[in-house]
Order: sequence, then structure tokens, then C-alpha cells
Amino acid sequence: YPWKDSALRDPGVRLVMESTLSARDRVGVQDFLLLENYTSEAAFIENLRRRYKENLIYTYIGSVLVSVNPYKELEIYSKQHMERYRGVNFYEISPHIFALADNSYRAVRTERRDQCILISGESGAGKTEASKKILQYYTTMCPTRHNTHYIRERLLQSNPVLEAFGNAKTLRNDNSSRFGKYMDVQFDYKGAPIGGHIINYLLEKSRVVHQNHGERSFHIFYQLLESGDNSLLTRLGLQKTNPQHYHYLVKVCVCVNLKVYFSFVCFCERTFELLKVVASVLHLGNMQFGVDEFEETHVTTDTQLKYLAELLGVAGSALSEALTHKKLHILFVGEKTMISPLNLDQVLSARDALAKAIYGRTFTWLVQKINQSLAFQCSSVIGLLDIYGFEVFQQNSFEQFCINYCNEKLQQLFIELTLKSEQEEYEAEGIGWETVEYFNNKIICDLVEEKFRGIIAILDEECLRPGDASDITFLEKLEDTLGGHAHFVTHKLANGKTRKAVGREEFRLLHYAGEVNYNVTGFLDKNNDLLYRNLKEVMCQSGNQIVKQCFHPDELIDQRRPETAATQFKLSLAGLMDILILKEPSYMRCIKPNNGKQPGQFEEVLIRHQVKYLGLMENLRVRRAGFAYRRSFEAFLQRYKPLCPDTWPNWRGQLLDGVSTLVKHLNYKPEEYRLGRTKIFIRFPKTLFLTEDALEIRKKTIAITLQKCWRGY
Ligand code: AD9
Ligand code: MG
Repeated sequence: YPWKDSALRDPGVRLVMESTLSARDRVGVQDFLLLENYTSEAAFIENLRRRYKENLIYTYIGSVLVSVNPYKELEIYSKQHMERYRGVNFYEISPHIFALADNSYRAVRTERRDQCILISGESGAGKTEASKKILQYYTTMCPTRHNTHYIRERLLQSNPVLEAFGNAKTLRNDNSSRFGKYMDVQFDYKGAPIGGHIINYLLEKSRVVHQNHGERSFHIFYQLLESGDNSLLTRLGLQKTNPQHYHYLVKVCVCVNLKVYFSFVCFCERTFELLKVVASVLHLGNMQFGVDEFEETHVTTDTQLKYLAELLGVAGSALSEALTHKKLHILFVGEKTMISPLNLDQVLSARDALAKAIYGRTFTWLVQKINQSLAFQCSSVIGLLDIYGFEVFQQNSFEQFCINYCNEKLQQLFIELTLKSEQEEYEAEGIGWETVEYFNNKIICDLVEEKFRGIIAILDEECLRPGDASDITFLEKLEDTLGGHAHFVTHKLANGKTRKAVGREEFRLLHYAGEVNYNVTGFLDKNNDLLYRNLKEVMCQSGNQIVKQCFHPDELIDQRRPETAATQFKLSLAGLMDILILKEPSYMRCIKPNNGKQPGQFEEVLIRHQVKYLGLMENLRVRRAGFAYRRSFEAFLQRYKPLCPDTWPNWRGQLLDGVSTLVKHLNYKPEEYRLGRTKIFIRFPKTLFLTEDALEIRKKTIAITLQKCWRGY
């Protein structure tokens, strides 16, 4: 056949050409750049809707992949599908997550340039599923090195293990990731996946001790209680009862149908030790305390204490003492320690702090173990970032503040890198760059992270200040310092700058994605993330090997204050930016179509909101500011050569001349296109559509002619 396009040979695949003729009306365009009315949000959403109705959940904006969660299993992820995408160019085949995966892989193979795929979107939009599909693509399609089979298994298995410990049912998603994850998939020089490395970000530890109505704690607790056999549970001092027996799981528990994975074996020879830690958290939650006639608080649940002591490998008396007392180091003349009893409220919060610390540190330990089991010498990597999307709730607290700050940073990187790469491409092709106006959100990143004057700096200052520092004094200080800032508002400063009201205990940030009110209650505590010294001392003595590794005695010697939670997060994000900036990025933007987790429901208001805060219209505008479409001379000529007698069936001269001859024959007007050094740039989608339509007709006539010829024989 004359059109040797690999995609054309495959009847199961829809092509760019799904945008030809009548199909265009039915399924829309597969690349938003080809929308006639590209500045119209309504047209954008209509295109998404048409495609979603046809189960076409993927659409491009140039090289950015947009997806809409189908909430049902689609038959598009099989090995056959993977094969269709291997080595095929983006534009020649229907948009797909495998196209993105393959594109990055080819860049690693041919250019040896490290890649990263950044997946964003709100909770439940499909980020984690997408990252799993990408990993499956690599483990299935890439060549294997003979002695590294087990690495593939481990790469795949790392997901369920981390999900057991780091995911939970929330109102928005039955399997919500409560931590951010960056994973490098490592390849050797032959392109075989031979290892991996994971970095975890800000686990939502508070979930261990408290869950909102209708939500659950981390899956592992329920998995242990449901699937642990009786002898195991007895050894852990647990009962196979309703999870609600456990105080930390007590909230109305909604059952979730999740597969139970119980094999940490390949990552961790200490499975039993690990389960002991999990059980100890449940026992901690069930600890109860009483107050005696001297107003001193003491443990009243001795059995619980006994189990705890056994599981953690510590002395029960030391633990009970540490839970109910605070040890102060006083540096007067020489060093002195003072012990002071805690009241009941303080004891309960010390207990919760211990539970959170044990669980949080164990999670990090687990990530390290996984990393050790995946460590290998590699030649290049593809990084996958699956991190919490922008969050706006009725009540937003410290966690949302951190999460939204993270999204500002990623948006900043996105702006820098897409504009930069756009500019570089124009320069490389010798085509004049036209400046594009866009909103640079650096001003908001600075507002949060600037030294001395940024919100985090002010929060840290209040956390350090002895005396009357409180969440409210923090808010006042913010007002004093940031009063005039265009993106910062409080009740006092509101003066009609924004539409919605700001509460007296709130501050509002005008994020790039929208306005969010943050309630300051709990900011200082969460940022301090304090664990009393004597509890740390007891944990350092632990006979449980995991706990022992999680609490290092050096911590006790170090007189410096540990970094606050916000500062730690800021530093880890800065580290992440350093990693990402060195790589060539691809982007995936996930959209959640409805709040009911229902297939087929396309809720326009919800989607419009996400299109806005994912910055998709802005992204489209920037990409369309110059040319709607670009293609290498070779690909362009290969596709359209049947349309011109001089280029058909083959063009033997220079590619540039061939393309030139072709477009002249097609009557392109000078303002419609530009020829770069290796690519043709087409300004309007219409030009391309007309060419596509012409090709469609031409193919039919060629087919008829061929049939006649064959019959003639
Ligand atoms: V969160 O920020 O971690 O709370 P994610 O990660 O964005 O969130 P997730 O990938 O967990 O969302 O997807 C939520 C659910 O949507 C999944 O459990 C699936 O039931 C469903 N989903 C997501 N993507 C697909 C898909 N490509 N095909 C079918 C999907 N179902
Ligand atoms: Mg997730």
C-alpha cells in the first residue's frame, strides 16, 4: 500500500484522522490545538464531552496529555494495545497514556536524556492509576536483562505495598494516596528497566489518629484485621473483630472493596516486625488514662500497655512514665533535667503524637527498604511524579496549604519549561519568536517561601517564639507583614478585593488556580510536629528493629531544633525541583468528571473548574500563540505525498524542497505556514483539516484504482 503509516495498517486504531469529515463532529478533535475556537472554554469542554461520551478519555494539548477518569474498565490497556503504541509517533495514533510512556522511553533510548512524566489533577482524577499504567507499559514492553527479572516484579509490587501503608478511603476517592510520590524507573544502556528509586513527600500522618466522617485510616490496619489469621493476630494481641473496636479506627467505617496484599516479603525480611509496629499503633489508640486525687494522670489499661511494651520491645513502666510526663532540659549552670507531669489533654496529645511519629517514620523506613531492594547501577531514568493535586475544601488547614503550595511550584516549573521549550524550538527552527503574555505565578511561590517575609518564615518564627505565640498571633503577624500583597487577604484586609467572605481565623491566598481560605487553627502545632524528648528516648531503646532504626539516638544529642514540618516540606520541594529541572518533562493532566465516582457522568461545572485550575486554557493559548501544528518534513511528506503528482509515489530530492513543492501544489497561502529547518509549522487548524479531507478522498480514489487494476489482472 502507498501509505505505509503503521497506524493506518491497524484497523483497531483511531487516527488523527478521526478528526476528518463527519467523525470530527462526533468525537471532536484529538488535539485541542486543532480547535477552531481555541480561546473558548465552552468549545474546549464540548470537545472533552464529545470524546468522553465515546469513551475517548485521552486528548492532547500538543504534547500534554489530558485525561478524564472513565470510572469503568476500558479495554484499552492490553498488551496488544501496548504494542500498537510502540515506536509510533504521537500524532499518528489515537491519544493514549502509552503514547506518552513510549515517547519518553524513546527519548531515553535514542537521546539518552533523562525524562520525567508529571501527573497532576485533583483527588480521584486518576493520577495513581495512570502512573501504574505507565509502569506496566515499561515492565511489559521494554527488553529484559537476563538476571533482572525479579526487579520487574519488585517494581510492580512496590505499588500495592506503598498503597497499603499510604492510601486510605476518603470522601473523594476510595483509594486515595495520602502522600506524594516521585519514582525513578531506571534503565540500563540497552533500555531494560533494571531498578527504581522512590521519594515520598509529606504523608498525612494525622489520619492515623483522626479521620473525617465517612473516611478511613490507612488500608493496612483493615487489611491486617480482615486477613490476618488468628494465630498472627493473637501474637499481635489483636482480635479479629469489627475494626471499630479500635479507637483509632472507630469512626463509621465504610467498607471498601480493595484487594488485600500481604506480601512485603521481597522488600522486607522483617514482615512480622513491621506488623508489630502496625499493631502497636492500634494498641496506642486504645490506651486509656485516669486522673488520681493528686491530679496526676496515669495509664488505666494495663493489658494494652503490656502488649505495647512487648510489641515495641520497651519497658512498660518507662513507656507509661514517658506518656504521662514531660522531661525538660534546663541549661543553667551545667545541665539539669526536670520532670513535670502532664494533664489528661496533654497526655492524649502526647500519645497521638507518638502514634503519628511511629507510623510516619515506619512509612519512610518502608520506602527506604523498597529502594534498597530496587537499587541498581543505571544509565538513564524516567521519573514519574504522582502528587496531590490542588485542594479546596470547606475547611482548609495546614495540609491544604502545603499541598497547594506544592502545586504552585509545579505550575511554575511547567510555565518555565513549556515556554522555554516552545521558545527553543522556534529558535532551533529559525522562526521568529512572538512574545506570549501569561500569568507568572512566581509571585505566589515567593509569598509562601521567601526568606524572612514569606508565610513559612513567619510561621516558623511564631513556632520558635517563646511566650504568647498562638495561631492568632501568627495570623496577626501575617497581616502586618503581608498586608499590601496582591495575593494575600484576611478579614481585616478584605476591602472588596475578593468576592467570598474571609473568616476571622482565616487568611486567603489568591492562587493561580483560584482562591482558597485557610483556617489558621492548628497551624503552629502541625508545623512544630512535636514529640516529647522522653518518648523519643524510650523509642530509641526499642527492641523492635524497625522502631530502633526509625528513632536514632543522635536525635537526642543534637541540640538544634529539628526543622519544622513546613520548612522540611519546602526543602523537599526544592529538592524535587532540582531533580525535575534536569529532566525533559512530559505532562499529564487528569480530570475528574463527577463527585459520585460514576461512569458516563460528565458534570460540566466541576470540569470547568478543573480546566481552569489545571491551567489548560492558558496552556492551549500559549501553544497556539504561534502555530497550531508542527510536523517534521519527513513525516509531513510521508503522509501527504499522495496529494501531489510531483511527490507521489516518492520524492527523491531534499525533504525541504519536497514539502515546498507539496504545499505550493496544495495552494497554501504564505500566512498559513512557515518552513523551519526540519519542520513545517501550520498556523491554522483549518489548513490541516482541508488537507486531511483531501487525503481521505485521494485514498479512496487510489483504492478504487487499485481494485480496478487487480480485477483487470
Ligand atoms: V488521589 O489524589 O491519590 O486521592 P488519584 O490518584 O488521582 O487520586 P486514582 O488514580 O486513585 O486517583 O483513581 C481513582 C479511581 O478512579 C480508581 O480507583 C479507579 O477506580 C478509577 N480510575 C482512575 N483511572 C482509571 C482508568 N484509566 N480506567 C478505569 C480508572 N478506572
Ligand atoms: Mg493517588
